[in-house]
Amino acid sequence: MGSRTARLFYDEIIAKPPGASRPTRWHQDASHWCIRAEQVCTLWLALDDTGLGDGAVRYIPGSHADGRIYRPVDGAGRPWPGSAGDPPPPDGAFEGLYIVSFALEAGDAAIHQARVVHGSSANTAGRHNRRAYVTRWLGDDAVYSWRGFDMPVSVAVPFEEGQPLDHGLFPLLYEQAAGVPA
Ligand SMILES: O=C(O)CCC(=O)C(=O)O
Ligand code: NI
Repeated sequence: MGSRTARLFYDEIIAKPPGASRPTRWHQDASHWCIRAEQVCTLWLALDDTGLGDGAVRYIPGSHADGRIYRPVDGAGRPWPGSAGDPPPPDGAFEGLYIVSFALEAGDAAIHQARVVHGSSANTAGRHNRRAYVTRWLGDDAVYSWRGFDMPVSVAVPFEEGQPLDHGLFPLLYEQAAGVPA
Protein backbone atom coordinates (compact mmCIF):
# COMPACT_ATOMS: atom_id res chain seq x y z
CA MET A 1 0.00 0.00 0.00
CA GLY A 2 2.95 2.33 0.52
CA SER A 3 1.53 3.13 3.93
CA ARG A 4 3.26 3.31 7.30
CA THR A 5 0.25 1.73 9.00
CA ALA A 6 -2.29 -0.94 8.14
CA ARG A 7 -5.65 -1.19 9.88
CA LEU A 8 -8.10 -4.04 9.47
CA PHE A 9 -11.28 -2.52 8.04
CA TYR A 10 -13.30 -5.79 8.07
CA ASP A 11 -13.04 -9.43 7.09
CA GLU A 12 -15.31 -12.06 5.59
CA ILE A 13 -15.34 -15.56 4.14
CA ILE A 14 -16.49 -15.74 0.52
CA ALA A 15 -17.38 -19.25 -0.62
CA LYS A 16 -18.48 -20.60 -3.97
CA PRO A 17 -19.69 -24.14 -3.36
CA PRO A 18 -19.65 -26.46 -6.36
CA GLY A 19 -22.92 -26.38 -8.26
CA ALA A 20 -24.43 -23.61 -6.14
CA SER A 21 -22.51 -20.48 -7.00
CA ARG A 22 -23.06 -17.54 -9.29
CA PRO A 23 -20.69 -15.21 -11.09
CA THR A 24 -19.64 -12.09 -9.19
CA ARG A 25 -20.24 -9.03 -11.39
CA TRP A 26 -17.36 -6.79 -12.38
CA HIS A 27 -17.07 -4.18 -9.63
CA GLN A 28 -14.78 -1.98 -7.57
CA ASP A 29 -14.73 -2.60 -3.85
CA ALA A 30 -14.38 1.17 -3.37
CA SER A 31 -17.89 1.61 -4.80
CA HIS A 32 -19.35 0.13 -1.65
CA TRP A 33 -17.39 2.10 0.94
CA CYS A 34 -17.68 5.64 2.29
CA ILE A 35 -13.91 6.02 2.16
CA ARG A 36 -11.60 8.34 0.27
CA ALA A 37 -8.11 6.86 -0.05
CA GLU A 38 -5.39 5.59 -2.29
CA GLN A 39 -4.09 3.33 0.45
CA VAL A 40 -6.99 0.94 0.76
CA CYS A 41 -6.90 -2.62 -0.48
CA THR A 42 -8.36 -6.10 -0.38
CA LEU A 43 -6.34 -9.20 0.44
CA TRP A 44 -7.93 -12.33 -1.04
CA LEU A 45 -6.47 -15.40 0.69
CA ALA A 46 -7.30 -18.72 -0.95
CA LEU A 47 -8.42 -21.41 1.50
CA ASP A 48 -8.71 -23.93 -1.35
CA ASP A 49 -6.73 -24.38 -4.54
CA THR A 50 -8.38 -21.90 -6.91
CA GLY A 51 -8.09 -21.90 -10.69
CA LEU A 52 -10.21 -20.13 -13.26
CA GLY A 53 -12.84 -22.90 -13.41
CA ASP A 54 -13.19 -22.85 -9.64
CA GLY A 55 -14.22 -19.18 -9.68
CA ALA A 56 -10.86 -17.43 -9.34
CA VAL A 57 -11.02 -13.66 -9.17
CA ARG A 58 -10.32 -11.86 -12.48
CA TYR A 59 -8.83 -8.36 -12.52
CA ILE A 60 -8.59 -5.48 -15.03
CA PRO A 61 -5.02 -4.22 -14.49
CA GLY A 62 -4.72 -0.44 -14.23
CA SER A 63 -8.46 0.11 -13.87
CA HIS A 64 -7.85 2.03 -10.63
CA ALA A 65 -5.55 4.55 -12.29
CA ASP A 66 -8.02 7.22 -13.46
CA GLY A 67 -9.44 7.64 -9.94
CA ARG A 68 -13.02 6.98 -11.05
CA ILE A 69 -15.32 5.17 -8.63
CA TYR A 70 -18.47 3.67 -10.13
CA ARG A 71 -21.84 3.87 -8.45
CA PRO A 72 -22.57 0.71 -6.43
CA VAL A 73 -25.13 -1.66 -7.94
CA ASP A 74 -26.78 -4.82 -6.64
CA GLY A 75 -26.53 -8.25 -8.23
CA ALA A 76 -29.23 -7.33 -10.75
CA GLY A 77 -27.44 -4.13 -11.75
CA ARG A 78 -29.78 -1.77 -9.84
CA PRO A 79 -28.04 1.22 -8.21
CA TRP A 80 -27.93 1.27 -4.42
CA PRO A 81 -30.50 3.67 -2.97
CA GLY A 82 -28.95 7.03 -2.11
CA SER A 83 -25.82 6.47 -4.20
CA ALA A 84 -24.86 8.73 -7.09
CA GLY A 85 -22.63 8.75 -10.14
CA ASP A 86 -22.18 6.55 -13.16
CA PRO A 87 -22.92 2.85 -12.71
CA PRO A 88 -20.32 0.42 -14.05
CA PRO A 89 -20.64 -0.46 -17.72
CA PRO A 90 -22.46 -3.73 -18.45
CA ASP A 91 -20.41 -6.84 -17.67
CA GLY A 92 -19.78 -7.56 -21.34
CA ALA A 93 -17.88 -4.27 -21.75
CA PHE A 94 -15.08 -5.56 -19.53
CA GLU A 95 -14.74 -8.91 -21.25
CA GLY A 96 -12.95 -7.34 -24.20
CA LEU A 97 -10.29 -5.72 -22.01
CA TYR A 98 -6.99 -7.16 -20.82
CA ILE A 99 -7.88 -9.41 -17.88
CA VAL A 100 -5.54 -11.18 -15.48
CA SER A 101 -6.30 -14.02 -13.11
CA PHE A 102 -4.09 -16.12 -10.88
CA ALA A 103 -4.14 -19.85 -10.20
CA LEU A 104 -3.76 -19.82 -6.42
CA GLU A 105 -2.92 -22.69 -4.15
CA ALA A 106 -4.53 -22.81 -0.73
CA GLY A 107 -2.60 -20.32 1.38
CA ASP A 108 -1.69 -18.04 -1.53
CA ALA A 109 -3.07 -14.52 -1.54
CA ALA A 110 -3.73 -11.81 -4.12
CA ILE A 111 -4.01 -8.13 -3.19
CA HIS A 112 -5.78 -5.42 -5.14
CA GLN A 113 -6.25 -1.68 -4.64
CA ALA A 114 -9.89 -0.89 -3.89
CA ARG A 115 -10.61 0.80 -7.25
CA VAL A 116 -9.32 -2.12 -9.34
CA VAL A 117 -12.24 -3.55 -11.31
CA HIS A 118 -12.60 -7.28 -10.64
CA GLY A 119 -15.13 -10.09 -10.68
CA SER A 120 -15.30 -13.85 -10.78
CA SER A 121 -17.15 -16.60 -12.56
CA ALA A 122 -19.19 -19.32 -10.92
CA ASN A 123 -17.45 -22.44 -9.61
CA THR A 124 -18.13 -24.39 -12.79
CA ALA A 125 -15.41 -27.03 -12.31
CA GLY A 126 -17.25 -28.28 -9.23
CA ARG A 127 -14.21 -30.15 -7.94
CA HIS A 128 -14.40 -28.63 -4.47
CA ASN A 129 -15.68 -25.65 -2.55
CA ARG A 130 -13.92 -22.39 -3.37
CA ARG A 131 -13.41 -20.57 -0.11
CA ALA A 132 -11.46 -17.39 0.51
CA TYR A 133 -10.66 -15.45 3.66
CA VAL A 134 -10.99 -11.86 2.50
CA THR A 135 -9.63 -8.97 4.53
CA ARG A 136 -9.97 -5.24 3.75
CA TRP A 137 -7.17 -2.91 4.80
CA LEU A 138 -6.92 0.82 5.46
CA GLY A 139 -3.67 2.79 5.14
CA ASP A 140 -2.54 6.18 6.43
CA ASP A 141 -4.52 8.26 3.95
CA ALA A 142 -7.93 6.61 4.48
CA VAL A 143 -10.59 9.13 5.50
CA TYR A 144 -14.36 8.92 5.80
CA SER A 145 -16.32 10.43 2.93
CA TRP A 146 -20.12 10.30 2.75
CA ARG A 147 -21.38 8.81 -0.53
CA GLY A 148 -25.11 8.75 0.06
CA PHE A 149 -25.46 5.44 1.86
CA ASP A 150 -24.47 4.08 5.24
CA MET A 151 -21.86 1.43 5.80
CA PRO A 152 -22.45 -0.68 8.91
CA VAL A 153 -19.40 0.89 10.56
CA SER A 154 -20.65 4.44 10.05
CA VAL A 155 -23.89 3.52 11.78
CA ALA A 156 -21.91 2.38 14.82
CA VAL A 157 -19.74 5.51 14.92
CA PRO A 158 -20.74 8.69 13.06
CA PHE A 159 -17.55 9.82 11.34
CA GLU A 160 -17.11 13.38 10.14
CA GLU A 161 -16.43 14.14 6.48
CA GLY A 162 -12.68 13.82 5.92
CA GLN A 163 -12.04 12.25 9.33
CA PRO A 164 -9.11 9.80 9.35
CA LEU A 165 -10.21 6.23 10.01
CA ASP A 166 -7.61 5.75 12.74
CA HIS A 167 -10.30 4.52 15.09
CA GLY A 168 -10.35 1.58 17.50
CA LEU A 169 -13.06 0.00 15.35
CA PHE A 170 -10.30 -0.70 12.85
CA PRO A 171 -7.46 -2.45 14.70
CA LEU A 172 -3.96 -1.21 13.96
CA LEU A 173 -2.22 -4.43 12.92
CA TYR A 174 0.92 -3.00 11.38
CA GLU A 175 3.01 0.09 12.06
CA GLN A 176 6.31 0.78 10.31
CA ALA A 177 9.16 1.47 12.70
CA ALA A 178 10.38 5.09 12.72
CA GLY A 179 13.12 5.76 10.18
CA VAL A 180 12.21 2.85 7.91
CA PRO A 181 10.88 3.94 4.48
CA ALA A 182 7.18 3.07 3.88
O1 LIG B 1 -14.56 -14.06 -4.07
C1 LIG B 1 -15.03 -13.59 -5.11
O2 LIG B 1 -15.39 -14.29 -6.05
C2 LIG B 1 -15.18 -12.10 -5.26
C3 LIG B 1 -14.25 -11.43 -4.35
C4 LIG B 1 -14.33 -9.95 -4.33
O3 LIG B 1 -15.00 -9.31 -5.08
C5 LIG B 1 -13.56 -9.28 -3.30
O4 LIG B 1 -12.88 -9.95 -2.52
O5 LIG B 1 -13.60 -8.05 -3.25
NI1 NI C 1 -14.67 -7.23 -4.71
